[in-house]
Amino acid sequence: MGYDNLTAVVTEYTDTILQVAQQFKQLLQSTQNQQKQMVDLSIVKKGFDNLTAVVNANTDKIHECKDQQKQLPAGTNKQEKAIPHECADINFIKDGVFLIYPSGAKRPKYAYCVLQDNRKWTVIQRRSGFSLSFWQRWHVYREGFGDANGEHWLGNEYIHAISINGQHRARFILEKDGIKRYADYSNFRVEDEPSKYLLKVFGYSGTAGDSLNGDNSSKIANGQKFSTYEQDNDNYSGNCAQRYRGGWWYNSCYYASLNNHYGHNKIDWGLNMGLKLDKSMLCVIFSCDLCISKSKRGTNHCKHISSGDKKE
Ligand SMILES: [Ca+2]
Repeated sequence: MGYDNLTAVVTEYTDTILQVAQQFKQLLQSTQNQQKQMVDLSIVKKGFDNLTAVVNANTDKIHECKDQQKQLPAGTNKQEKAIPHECADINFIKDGVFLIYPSGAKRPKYAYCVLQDNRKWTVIQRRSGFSLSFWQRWHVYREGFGDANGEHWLGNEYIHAISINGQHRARFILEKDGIKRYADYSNFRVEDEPSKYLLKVFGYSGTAGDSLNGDNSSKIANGQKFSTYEQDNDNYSGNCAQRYRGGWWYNSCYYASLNNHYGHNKIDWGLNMGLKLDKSMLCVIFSCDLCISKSKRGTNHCKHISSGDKKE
């Protein structure tokens, strides 16, 4: 073999070695990439495992919460804003009896709810037929008596609780000889029991006369404490509640008294030329007027009455 031939062989082998080396380098690169990808996959898998653990843990919590929710008494697994404090908070399309939960009251209460003039009213008193005696003791007036479907007094504690939760409007519907009259008060509020359920009422409008106020300061109910026959909080030397057999915000004694005993002095709403009611339906109702609660309760039906609204 000559030198030239030997050089040719070496060159050939050298090229081959270089080619093999290049191939090995590429293979090594490929292997490293695959290894890197495997590492990356392991990171992804680790992350996925963590995520799965988090999801599982939260799923357990969700099931736990659902189980706890099932154990709650009926009606308590709703949001606070869904609890009706008064009729204004209830979505009803027909007048009737509903359970309300006045703020601060110890127990819920059945109340008769009325739709009128685009408002939702809570009935606090109703007298028709006069089969129910309103000659009751203090604690009976406090808790309420009668049937919400018929004659009843909602209860001073509930009237108080409702009336202080935002500004309330009162409507007294009076009827005599088939003719209805009404007295509206834009502000109606009853203080708490330690204040003897003191009445604050003003802003009159209507057709029956402002008989809870008036010119004779010794007879107006506004500003008076509630009295029953065994709790005389009136300004009379005697006992108005005993005399007229009812519980009321007697002064000395009254222009208007809607709880008088039927058959004795009946019902009086006095300023409107001696309007005396001796029969049929009497409702004292009030509704949320300017709601100040954070839950936006009753905002849809707390707008002011327009001048064109027709009274029943
Ligand atoms: Ca007295």
